[in-house]
Amino acid sequence: MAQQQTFLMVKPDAVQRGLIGEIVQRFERKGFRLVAGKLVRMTEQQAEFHYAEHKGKEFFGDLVSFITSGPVFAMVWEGDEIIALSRTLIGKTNVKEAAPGTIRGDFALHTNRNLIHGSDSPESAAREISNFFGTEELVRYERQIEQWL
Ligand code: RTP
Ligand code: MG
Repeated sequence: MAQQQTFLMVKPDAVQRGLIGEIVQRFERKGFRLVAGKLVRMTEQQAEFHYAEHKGKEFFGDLVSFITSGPVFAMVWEGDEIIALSRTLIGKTNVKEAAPGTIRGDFALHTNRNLIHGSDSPESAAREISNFFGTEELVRYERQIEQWL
């Protein structure tokens, strides 16, 4: 399997609801490795870069307002096939389709307040990571449990 990095971000609604720990715990228990994390208030420019693929869509303005409305907890995680697997743990974008057991399925009521972001491809992950972290902030180490995964 291929080791990958992804960018995961606890959105302002989840920070306000006290869900940082719950969300981080799900990725830790799955067996992924946290390599960087920080609480930040995104600038408008940073938000527009993060959601560049949605520029021009009718929900873009609301999305940028929402994501800059309070602090987010930005993280880089590493693991085998983490880009696809983390999106499975996150659940579908549309909360009506998000299965129980997923983060959105368990905690989100509205699609525009869906608690967490996860990169959708290696290219998006690289762009999104560079929007928040310098390479010197990514910590390299191994977890002893990895031989059991
Ligand atoms: P995200 O990027 O935030 O992790 O979410 P995602 O990949 O599951 O969904 P994406 O298609 O990238 O959309 C980004 C965010 O925009 C809002 N959205 N609203 N009204 C709509 O049809 C609509 N579609 C998307 C959602 O809040 C979604 O998380
Ligand atoms: Mg997306």
